[in-house]
Amino acid sequence: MQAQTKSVTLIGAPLEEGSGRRGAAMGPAALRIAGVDQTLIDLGYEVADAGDVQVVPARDLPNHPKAHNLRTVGAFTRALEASVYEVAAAGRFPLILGGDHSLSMGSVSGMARHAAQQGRPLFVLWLDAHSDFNTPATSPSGNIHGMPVAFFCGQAEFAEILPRDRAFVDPRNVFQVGIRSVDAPERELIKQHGVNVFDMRSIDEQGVASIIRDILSKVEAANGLLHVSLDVDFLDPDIAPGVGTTVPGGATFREAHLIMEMLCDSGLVSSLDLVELNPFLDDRGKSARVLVELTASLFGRRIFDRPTRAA
Ligand code: 5AB
Ligand code: MN
Ligand code: MN
Ligand code: MN
Repeated sequence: MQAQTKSVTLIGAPLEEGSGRRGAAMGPAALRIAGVDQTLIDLGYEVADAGDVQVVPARDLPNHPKAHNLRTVGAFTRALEASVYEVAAAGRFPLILGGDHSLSMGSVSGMARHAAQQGRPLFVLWLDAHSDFNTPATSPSGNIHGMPVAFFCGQAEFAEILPRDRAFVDPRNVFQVGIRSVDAPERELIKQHGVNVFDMRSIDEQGVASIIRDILSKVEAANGLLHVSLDVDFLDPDIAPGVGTTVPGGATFREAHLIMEMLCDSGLVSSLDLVELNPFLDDRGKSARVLVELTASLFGRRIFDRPTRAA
């Protein structure tokens, strides 16, 4: 990654309680087996694996009828917020191995604290079939993996999971790409809060290159940090079947790689979540391998070098 740190810390988050089914807790193991650490080492990075995040039971949190497994998700949120913040504050790149998407409540909140301390805004690139902007009141399922964006934007307080005076992400600094499944009340919330959505139709019409270029120029102009959250279901199920919530018509292999290559060139990416991988549903490790390949592109693997941009 240009201009960002050459030191990466892997943080495993074997969380599946935010999704409606079992299997995503095996995600960190599958990503390690697919060789995420060695791939980064081969690209010249110094890599530390912090292991799986140490979770302290959150007995103070209530059981919530419309936010399933809130105690478990809340405990992971607290642990990840602290661990991602500490890694970033130490000048390293936090790479979170998930785990279902509710883990982003913690990872993004940790990066928001870090960005606030640097006096810089945090931007989020949300690569997903879904907007994940439900709240317990709007969610059709009660599954918290459909709510993390609302949470880190300060729009879904289930309970006192993190301090209420923490740093939130401005919803206008959230850029969602690949969207093709949004619930009706969720759509209203997204519009109301000014989340930037590039759905599959905009990818078809505009192409990913122009979309990503525009997003990166906004991050750069604001001197922001950029957190990338990659949900496996962003990709078309043909190339990545190992996910609980497949939606047809997703991004192609090359669209996804081009995004990663452009992000790498920008030097703006500060942190990454790899989420929703469900090895139990995968086809002989195919999806885990695709995620590791995409990570390699984000960290600088190239087909050929490009001439460097004029300053
Ligand atoms: B994922 C749905 N909108 O809230 C809901 O995979 C699906 O992290 C959420 O993007 C999908 O239950 C969550 C119907
Ligand atoms: Mn998601
Ligand atoms: Mn999704
Ligand atoms: Mn999912």
